[in-house]
Amino acid sequence: MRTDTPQAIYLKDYTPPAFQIETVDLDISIEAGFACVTASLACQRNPAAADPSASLVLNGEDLKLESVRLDGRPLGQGEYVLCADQLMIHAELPDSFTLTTVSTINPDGNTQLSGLYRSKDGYFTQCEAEGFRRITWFLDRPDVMAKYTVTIHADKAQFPVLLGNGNPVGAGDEEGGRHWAKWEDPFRKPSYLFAMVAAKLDMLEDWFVTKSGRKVRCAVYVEPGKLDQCGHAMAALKKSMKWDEDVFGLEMDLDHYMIVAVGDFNMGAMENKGLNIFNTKYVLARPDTATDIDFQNIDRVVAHEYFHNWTGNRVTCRDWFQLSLKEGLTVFRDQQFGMDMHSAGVTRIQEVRTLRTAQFPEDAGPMAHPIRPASYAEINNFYSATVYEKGAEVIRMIHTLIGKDAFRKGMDLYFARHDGQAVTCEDFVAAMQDASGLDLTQFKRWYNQAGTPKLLVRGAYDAATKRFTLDVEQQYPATAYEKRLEAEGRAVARGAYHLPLVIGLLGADGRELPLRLAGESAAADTQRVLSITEDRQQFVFEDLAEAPVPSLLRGFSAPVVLDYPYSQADLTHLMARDSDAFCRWEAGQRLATDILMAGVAAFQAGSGDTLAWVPAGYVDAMRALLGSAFAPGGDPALVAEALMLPSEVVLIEATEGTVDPDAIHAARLALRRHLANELKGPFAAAYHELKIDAPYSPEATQAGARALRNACLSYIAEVDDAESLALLQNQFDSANNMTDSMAALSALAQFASPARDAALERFLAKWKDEALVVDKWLQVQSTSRAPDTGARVRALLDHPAFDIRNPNKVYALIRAFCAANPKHFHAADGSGYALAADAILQLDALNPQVAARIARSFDRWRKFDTQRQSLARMALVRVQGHDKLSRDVAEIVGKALES
Ligand code: B3K
Ligand code: ZN
Repeated sequence: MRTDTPQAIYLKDYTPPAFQIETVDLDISIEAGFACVTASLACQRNPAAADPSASLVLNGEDLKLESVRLDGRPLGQGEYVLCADQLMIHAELPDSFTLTTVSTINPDGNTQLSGLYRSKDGYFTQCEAEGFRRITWFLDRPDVMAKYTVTIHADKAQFPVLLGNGNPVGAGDEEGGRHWAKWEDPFRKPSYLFAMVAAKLDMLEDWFVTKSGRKVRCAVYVEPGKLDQCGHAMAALKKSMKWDEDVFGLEMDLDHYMIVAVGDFNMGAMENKGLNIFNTKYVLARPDTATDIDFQNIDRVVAHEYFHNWTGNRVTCRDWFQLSLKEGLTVFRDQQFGMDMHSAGVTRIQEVRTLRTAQFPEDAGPMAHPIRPASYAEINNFYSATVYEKGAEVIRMIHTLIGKDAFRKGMDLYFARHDGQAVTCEDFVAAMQDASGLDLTQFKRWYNQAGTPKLLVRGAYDAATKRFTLDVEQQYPATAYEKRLEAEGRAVARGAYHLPLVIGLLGADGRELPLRLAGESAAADTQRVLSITEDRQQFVFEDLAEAPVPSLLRGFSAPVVLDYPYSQADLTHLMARDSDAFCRWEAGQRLATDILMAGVAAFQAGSGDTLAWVPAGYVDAMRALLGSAFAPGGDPALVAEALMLPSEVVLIEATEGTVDPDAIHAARLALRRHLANELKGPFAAAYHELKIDAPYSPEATQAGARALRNACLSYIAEVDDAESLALLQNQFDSANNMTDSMAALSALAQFASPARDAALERFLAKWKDEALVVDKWLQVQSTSRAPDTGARVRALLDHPAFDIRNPNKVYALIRAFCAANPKHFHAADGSGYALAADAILQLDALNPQVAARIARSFDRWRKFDTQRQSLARMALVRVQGHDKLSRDVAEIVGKALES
């Protein structure tokens, strides 16, 4: 039995590779039941290597080595050493040479979906982070950049489409009904960006002319019969190409840009040079199969992978510790794109919600790490909300601190210095510092320190001097990460962060007041960026004729928890009047959180049902909020966001001390029902008013109206009478798009009733052949609050519509249950934990990356009561005790149990 976390590797141990590989010539032949891979590597000793006489040691995994040749000469047994994951060449090596290996691999048996694998009727690859070593022996690390050619051979009838990175340079037929194609990538790249495909696929083609007149062929490849679901992805690709030229001056550098959709894929998508491979979830969409959110996600993921061409591919990472160099920056870029394409305020609110739901808990739990961790056991566990989402917040803070123009100059300088290189986060920050002239030395703490800082802000108005004083204090206690470093004797000094605090001040009439700091004479703005660098700082604003209500952390200017003692009246004022969309939404969330926490206490004391904890005026504030959507300049999409109470996951995080998931659930549901009953008339009126007669379009205005209409529907459903049921039923029956259909189904699915069962049955009968819609069917059940959910999820594991080998199905049924259904996952009898443990063990034997993601569901087990902690611990110990546990799951479970 394992008792500890697996061996870690450390950033401090980085050394340059002993060899560089100039060119890689691959020949990959897909045969029945196996594939044969011949790789010729033109190698050179690296003058920058620490040891000038080091041996060549190549990585490999699940490869059967058939032969090794050095400059054409076959190597004998004594000239190399082979073990399960390394091939060491002992033969004397000249300074430059060609090493050729022949290996066989088993893509049909590759259930990990890393390397070359089979999905339905085709072969696909996923090489990031360390999948290339599952295709051939290689120096599989991102600082080894080479030019690649690949020749693919396969049966022509079964696999008519053969694709590689770069440009097609030859193709032809072979004996026995087979064919071949050769692809050449003109750009040097790390092995993680290699890709190939051999499959039967349909293709949608279009063209994009770049600003310098280069004609790029854009192609989207999908499973036969799905061409009518590719148009949105293609449009998103062309919009992304244009946006990157307009905003960052970055142009497409290849003649072919291909996107291939595959149904079995661990992540969302992969930015392989010129040959992106995508999860079907982020390509396929038709109004009747995909929701507004799906359409938006496609825009964002297509843009994200496209933007990687510069931030990731042209300039890549020196080592995997630098992952946020490409991911944080590229998420920031796709967020900016999202704000330009959709409503900027709503986009920002959705990002903050994701951060709070996924990243804040990570930062507070056993897997806490800075955006650049100092060590890891399994790199796949660090494709995390911290590296991605907090990484993007860190880039956004640089953008806010130095301003848009200096940021653009910094990007230009970064590319001028590092195009074609594998670099570090320091290199990026240095470019931003040099371009802006702002000293970012202290700012770099964001790369080394974990945890969500808390900003304690206090305001005081002095009528006599007309001054308003803001005191700002930051707190950044050590997390599980720092405690581990300390235990290992590697503690790093922690210190105050450098962060932008964007603020405004509101007068009693809602006017924005001019902000003049003591000592300044210049005309004042109504919004300012305060540069916070100390543990404690004070800002004094002058010439204020009245006590203002401060609007703090506008646009969520830093990834912190803000603590300001707002009164309920202040919050209602900000909610209605703040000019900053995020702060308006935030005031509403904060107000709801305060009320719900009182509700939780009331439920724990047995008096929750009285609703005495709901303050007078709250219903009116929500009524006014709903009404504001219909006033001139109203924004229904934003109102839809603001009507949504903080989720149970957010409330769990907001709880100081022991979490009571039942009381949280009860309080939130009671408040929803109260609002539904009190505002029955306004919700019904808004629902009817927002009916859309125009043909479906996923664009922001129509989607915003639909979002508000469906938010009203979900409240109407809480009334739970014949009238509301009829309304749900009617929407479910008559919807002409998936957004409306899912809104009705998801409302119906909250109640264990014959209406629910009938709707679910009809939905599955209609959509059983659309895999992505079946995923929605699974998820709507796994996230239901209905009392029979735990049992239903267990039963669904054996349903023919579920397939444990397909990551999307696992995410829809199991991960959604564990991560988005706290009431049932944290069931007091431990049944949710047992279900997760069973799934983790079953998955680990098939796909450790996916198993490890489910294992993350236990991150917050220490926040619950002793009974739940014992049950969670038993589930974790059961997983840890398994004798063939993967490194992926062992790292997660080990850290959870250590916490
Ligand atoms: N770079 C890929 C992620 C690869 C995940 C490897 N486990 C997708 C993306 O961030 O664009
Ligand atoms: Zn990415």
